Amino acid sequence: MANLRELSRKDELLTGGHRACAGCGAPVAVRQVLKAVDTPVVVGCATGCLEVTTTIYPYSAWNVPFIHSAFENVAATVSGIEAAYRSLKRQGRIQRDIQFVAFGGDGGTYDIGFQALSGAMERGHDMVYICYDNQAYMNTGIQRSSATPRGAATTTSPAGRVATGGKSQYRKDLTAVMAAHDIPYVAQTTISHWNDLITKVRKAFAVEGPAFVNILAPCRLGWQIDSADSIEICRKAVDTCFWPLYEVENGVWKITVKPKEKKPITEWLRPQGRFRHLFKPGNEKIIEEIQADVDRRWEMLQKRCEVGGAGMMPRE
Ligand SMILES: Cc1ncc(C[n+]2csc(CCOP(=O)(O)OP(=O)(O)O)c2C)c(N)n1
Repeated sequence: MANLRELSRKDELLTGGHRACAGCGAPVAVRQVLKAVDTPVVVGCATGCLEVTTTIYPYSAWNVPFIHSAFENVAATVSGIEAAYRSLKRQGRIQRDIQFVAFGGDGGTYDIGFQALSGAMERGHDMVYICYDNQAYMNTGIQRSSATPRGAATTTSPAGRVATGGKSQYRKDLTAVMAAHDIPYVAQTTISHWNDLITKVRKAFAVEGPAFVNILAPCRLGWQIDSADSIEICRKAVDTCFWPLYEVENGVWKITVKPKEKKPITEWLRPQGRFRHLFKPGNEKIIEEIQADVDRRWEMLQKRCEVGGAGMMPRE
């Protein structure tokens, strides 16, 4: 369990002065992640808003060794660094314990960097991969990604006059896909639940081998919310079970925060401008279908947790 006073005394490894929008979830997620690390850490970051806003030449907001990779291969880049470190350690040329972390947005993780991520996890590198999931390709102007939820309006899934429903597909459940890699630690969390986030990231760093943490982190522009509401909207994602907080530790599935009362999905949809069109007459059915999908996934998750992993046996 993290202690706020203790955390606030730790160095800020991502400093202020970067150019992310006020209310952007990505730097909040990164600061929380880096507060959870104790040993020296090397950071890799895929192209995307986080990288672009924190490394405006000739400045850097990162107080740690940092490498920018291409959009598609941060997992490969960091896995290479980790492999080199292991070799140098074996040769006695490095004595210190160093941690490795890769950051990518949902575009760089769910879609274009997916093969690099899957490969790094499968090869068993001792690294943590963090996806800050803002549910679209935000840096290049809000195009839909496979993380974009059904119904969201983006520039490539607009709520236009003909197709009024926004994105027609449901989001990819990448956290479950990563759990299927049978790696030591997989978790899903968000920035409104800092204690949950930090506890999970500590576990992710503590395990030997690969770990993946998916963090819901709003983009106030893409989601069309007020900057001041970023944290609150994440809470709504958890309370409606749109974004359940859970972990898969050595094959055992566990819900870490169970909402006292499951709220209707409209509480998550209504405050966001990207879903505004869903509340127009004629689109009621889309909201009903989104609710049914959330219910189905929540049921499935609870069942997985009951049996400890949908038939998967925990590791010894
Ligand atoms: C191979 C390749 N295709 C496209 C781009 C252009 N590009 C740069 S960032 C970006 C979107 C990044 O989206 P995401 O990973 O979700 O991060 P976000 O900007 O939302 O934080 C795109 C399409 C690129 N740099 N490289």
